Amino acid sequence: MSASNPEQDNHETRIVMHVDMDSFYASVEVREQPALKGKPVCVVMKYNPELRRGAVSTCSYEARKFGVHSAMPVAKASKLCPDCVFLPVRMDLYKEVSSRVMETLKGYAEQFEQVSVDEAYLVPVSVHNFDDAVVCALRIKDEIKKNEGITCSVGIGSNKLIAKIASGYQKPDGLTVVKPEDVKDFLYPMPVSKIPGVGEKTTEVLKVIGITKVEELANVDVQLLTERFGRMGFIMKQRANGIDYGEVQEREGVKSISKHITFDEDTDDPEKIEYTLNMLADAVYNNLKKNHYLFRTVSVLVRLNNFSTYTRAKTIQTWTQDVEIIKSLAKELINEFHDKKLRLVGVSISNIKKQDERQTLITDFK
Ligand code: TTP
Ligand code: MG
Repeated sequence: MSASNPEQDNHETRIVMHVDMDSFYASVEVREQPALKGKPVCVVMKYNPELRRGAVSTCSYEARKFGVHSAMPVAKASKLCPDCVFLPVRMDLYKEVSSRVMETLKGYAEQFEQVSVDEAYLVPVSVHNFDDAVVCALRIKDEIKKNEGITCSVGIGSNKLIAKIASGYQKPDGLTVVKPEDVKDFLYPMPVSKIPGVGEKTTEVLKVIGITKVEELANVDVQLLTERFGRMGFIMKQRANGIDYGEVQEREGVKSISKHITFDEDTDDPEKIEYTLNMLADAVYNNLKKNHYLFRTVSVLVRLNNFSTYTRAKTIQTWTQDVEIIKSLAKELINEFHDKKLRLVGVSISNIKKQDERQTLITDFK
C-alpha cells in the first residue's frame, strides 16, 4: 500500500492556491511601453548597452521561443534572438507592482504566504471546494489583469507542493486544478526535475540509478534514496507521491499584518462598516502586540458589490503601536467609499519593524 496521507484520511481536503506572475519584470516593462507588446523583450541585470554586457533577469515568452532564458549573458541572448529588445532592471517599479499585487491576493486569502517578489501561496477565503476555488482564481486573474495590466498563472491543489507544480504547468496566463484523485495522473508522467528540490545534480544521480520519471521516484525503495541523499531522499519520495504537510503561513520578516471580512450582505451602513473596521483593527493590533511590532502605514482594502477592489493607505511620521491610530486612519481612508455598497473590507498595517528594548519601555509606560 502506498504511504497514507493524514490530510486526506482525517480532515476535509485542504485547498491551496499558488499564484506566480508571468515573465514578471518583462511583463511590467511591456505594460509600461505598450509598443513592446508581442515582441521579444529581455530585462537585464547590470546592463551595459555599449558593451552588450549583463545577464538576463527574465524575458518575455516571445523571447523564450528563441531559447533565451534567465541568467543567460546578453551576448548569447542577442545571438539567439537578434530582434530582442534589451532593457535595464528597474527594481523599484517591480517592487511597487509586486506590493499592490500582493495586497490584492491578501484580499482573497484566509492564510497568505508571499514567497518571492512575484509569487505567493494562499488558502482562499470562503472557498469550500475546487469549483469555488476556480471561481476565486478567475477573479484574481481578472483583477490583476485589470489593475496592473499583467497576467499570472494559478495552480490549485490540496497542498503547497501540488499548487506550486500546477501553477507552472500551463504558463503563461494559466489555471491548473489538480484534485486529490488526479494527483498521480498529474505527477507521474513528469520528469523528476519538476519536483521542487530536485535540481540538475540530483537529476543526474537519479538517472544513473534508472529513475527519470516521477512515477519511478514515487515507487522506488526509500532506502535506496536515503543511502544516496540522506533525509532529502525520503522527502523526494514523499513529494513524488504528492505529499506535503507545509502550512501556508506568513514568513519571517513579515511585511504586513492584515485582516479582512466579507459581509453576509453587501452594505453601505456606516455604523456597520465602522464597527467592522474597529473589530478588524483590534484583530490586527492583537497580532501586532503579540509579535512586538511597530508600524507606520495603515491600509484599508475595499471590495465593492461589483467585485472591483481598492486599497488606500496612509503613512505617518513616527513608529507606533497605537490601536486608536489604526482605527482612526482606517475610518478616514474608507470615507471615500461612503456612497458605495461594500462586499468586503480589510485593515492592514505595513512598514513594520520589531519593537526594540527602548521602545518597549516607552510604550509600556504610555
Ligand atoms: P520567476 O517567477 O522565476 O520568472 P518570471 O516571472 O520572469 O517568469 P515565469 O512566467 O516563468 O514565472 O521570477 C520572477 C522574477 O524574478 C523575474 O521576472 C525576474 C527575477 N529573476 C531574476 O532576476 N533572475 C533569475 O534567475 C530568475 C529565475 C528570476
Ligand atoms: Mg513568475
